[in-house]
Amino acid sequence: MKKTKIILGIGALAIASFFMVAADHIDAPAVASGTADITDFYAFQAEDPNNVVFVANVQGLLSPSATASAAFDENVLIEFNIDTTGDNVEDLVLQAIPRDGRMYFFGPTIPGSVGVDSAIETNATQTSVAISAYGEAATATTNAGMKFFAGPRDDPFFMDFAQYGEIIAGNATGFNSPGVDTFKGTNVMSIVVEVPKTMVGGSGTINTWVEAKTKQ
Ligand SMILES: [Ca+2]
Ligand SMILES: [Ca+2]
Repeated sequence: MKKTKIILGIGALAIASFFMVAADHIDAPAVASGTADITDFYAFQAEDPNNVVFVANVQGLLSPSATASAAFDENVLIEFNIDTTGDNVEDLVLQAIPRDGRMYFFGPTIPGSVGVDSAIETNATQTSVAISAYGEAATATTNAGMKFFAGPRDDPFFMDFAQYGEIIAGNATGFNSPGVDTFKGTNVMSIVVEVPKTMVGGSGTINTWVEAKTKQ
């Protein structure tokens, strides 16, 4: 376990709240070619109503053959941000960074710095989980009441791009039921954390967003 503090700057940024899902599967070339490209961020109540789940997906549109060799980038920190005071400044962070086939998690904890730069919060609660291989059953690790997963997953996002194009072109007035999932058969690299609500705090509504930050 490396304890070195590294300063990271923003590589990509996606913002969402509990009531909004931002999808961003096709980025500008400079980002799309990188392993810091966030496709989606999800936050929802777990099957256990006492818990909340955070999911960050990166590296979208992976074909099955590309997925087999896909890997998390050891120079990219994924940071879940949680604002419990309504000022859109994070009060807690939960960080994930890979090393040697494992994903290391830190937090949730009060961050030493907010905004564009982050340092790995090595004094926070630490957990590591083996990064699941493609085609392997998902394995999760539990620690301190939390549950963790990292590895390739089928992209859960659904979008009918062809019909979307028809609507934009004025050739259709809406989507079909069922539609055609443009992302069917493609995978993402996924990081999932289930956290007790008591560890998140706040008084009912929180703001949450995820950042992918590259090592400087
Ligand atoms: Ca705040
Ligand atoms: Ca942050």
